[in-house]
Amino acid sequence: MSEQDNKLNITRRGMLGATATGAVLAGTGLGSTLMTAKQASAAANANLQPGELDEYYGFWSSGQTGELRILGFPSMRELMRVPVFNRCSATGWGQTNESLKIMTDGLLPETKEFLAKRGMKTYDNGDLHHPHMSFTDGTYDGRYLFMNDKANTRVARVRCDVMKCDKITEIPNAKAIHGLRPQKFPRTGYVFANGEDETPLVNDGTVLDDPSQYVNIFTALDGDTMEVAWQVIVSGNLDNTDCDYQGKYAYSTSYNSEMGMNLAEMTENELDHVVVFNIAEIEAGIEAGDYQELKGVKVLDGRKGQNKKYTRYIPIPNSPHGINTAPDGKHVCINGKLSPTVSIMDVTKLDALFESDADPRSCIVGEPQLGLGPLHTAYDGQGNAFTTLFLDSQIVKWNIEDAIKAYAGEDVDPIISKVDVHYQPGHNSTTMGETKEADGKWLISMNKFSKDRFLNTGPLKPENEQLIDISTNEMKVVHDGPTFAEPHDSIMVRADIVNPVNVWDRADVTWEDARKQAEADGIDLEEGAEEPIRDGNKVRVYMTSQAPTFSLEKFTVKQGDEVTIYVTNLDDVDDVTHGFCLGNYGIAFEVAPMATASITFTADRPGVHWFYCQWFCHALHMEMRGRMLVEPQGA
Ligand code: CUK
Ligand code: CUA
Repeated sequence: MSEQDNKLNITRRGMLGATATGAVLAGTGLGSTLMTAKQASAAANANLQPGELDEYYGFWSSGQTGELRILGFPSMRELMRVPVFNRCSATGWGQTNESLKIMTDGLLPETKEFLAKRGMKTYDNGDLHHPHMSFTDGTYDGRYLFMNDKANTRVARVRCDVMKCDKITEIPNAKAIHGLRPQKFPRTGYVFANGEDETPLVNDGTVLDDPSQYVNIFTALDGDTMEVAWQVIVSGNLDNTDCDYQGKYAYSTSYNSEMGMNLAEMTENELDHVVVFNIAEIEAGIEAGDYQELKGVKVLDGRKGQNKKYTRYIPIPNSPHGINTAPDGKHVCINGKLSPTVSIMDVTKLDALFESDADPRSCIVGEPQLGLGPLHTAYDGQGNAFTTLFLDSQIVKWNIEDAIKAYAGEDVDPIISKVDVHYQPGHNSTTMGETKEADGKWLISMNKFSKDRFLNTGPLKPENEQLIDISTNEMKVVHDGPTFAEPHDSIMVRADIVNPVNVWDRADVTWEDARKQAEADGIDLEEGAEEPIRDGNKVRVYMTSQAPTFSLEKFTVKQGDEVTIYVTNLDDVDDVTHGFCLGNYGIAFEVAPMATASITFTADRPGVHWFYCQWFCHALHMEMRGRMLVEPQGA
């Protein structure tokens, strides 16, 4: 690209992004000077000064760690970890009655039974790949975040007002929920989630090593109730999913149209496919009773050759992976993985596919060759796309309209520029990039390998997530960000959309069980009780916390009692979180301002056991402790 081109591009960018003055100056040739100053300030913004706030929230997956992470963006400072599918030593997620309720309520009955035999209440692990926010009218609405668990076939929801998980649903019939997207229009609505692994439809052991009887399942959940709305049986497996801006279609990639059971079989076909789901037809099918009920869910048959209007299969080269709808509301990029191409699907051509049985490939309007290993595509909202090239270790910036022209035979090169990333990128995401409000400021490249980019941490190394300035055509890597295992995907949301509270509302549903139990015991959670309430061998201890004391300095129980401890934090103050940690009982949890949390355990160790606040809350935090006295059996 010539220097002249560069200047022109910079100027155009100045006009798009800027104030009226910027636009006027751009026309006079002063624009590039102005833009240089603006760029300088953009780059400076990536390194925020102490006390400065970020412009965007970043919501990060953590793969096999199983949690959601919140980052500030563009500083890439990690702000918070929200435990979801994992256990958390700090917050007691997976220990407290409140978290266990969320982690177990949505499990299938057969899973509860299976885990109980292993002495477990819920799965200990998860594999969280895809966090996405709820939408209203094509953009984020700040209500919820939804995320998948590939490991144990679950979908979770995080409330954005308190940034805590409030629902986890195990998906019946499907296996290994991977791709996940909330409906964009008119609102979420449905949360689409697809299973990656093939199994018999009824997986009870009657069918084993007979892949001809295996299927894969596409699921729509109701984002408000987190219950499964319907499922569709498909041909081939399912990988990633997305949906349109019209509320008509969802679509998923399949890399195993072969239904192969090993690498050679799975990669045999030159063409795999994208399945398109016709939401209105599926709803009509359910209305008409064209389904079988399996594990309480209405399951439609959308396999090839059913001659129904639920699905269409579009051949795509070759083992496609990511699928991403552009902010223009029209184009969808399907990333070829084993093919160096990205296939551009035009969603306005999908109606014809369902109405007239047109050639399924008629909705493909472009297929640029971009480089080796295209996995995921992000957007700037100005007609450009950014695709990760896993094998080339690059991001390629390209123009969608130019790619369409080239496909139609015009002599144009859609590729604008490439930048090296370090190394092997999987997902990338741009600021507001999966909404109609994509703003083209920043891109994050989520690289699977960091190799030599950081001080050596031994054989296990962090990933490297690189911040790239995309405000000009020359993409510029401005920051390296190491992360622990193993974020796959992220979204960047304008900070004004996300407005969490500072202090819990005492009426919150999270501790409604505790409230009911306290009422039954004639206790006010906000006051606590001076003595434990005994009910046979069940003992309930009601405590409050107010820096730097617990309302009880000691309580006595008997060895073998089933003890429940409720702690209500009465500090109605920003950031005064307390904790409750019971030494040598393996018990610890967080109690944020004005929250109640509780835990139930058997007091089977006699003796003096100190409990303490493990969240530094006051100058006398060390003194914030007390004793549990456990009388030995027979005493
Ligand atoms: S998948 Cu990880 S790099 Cu699970 Cu979103 Cu593509
Ligand atoms: Cu309360 Cu530390």
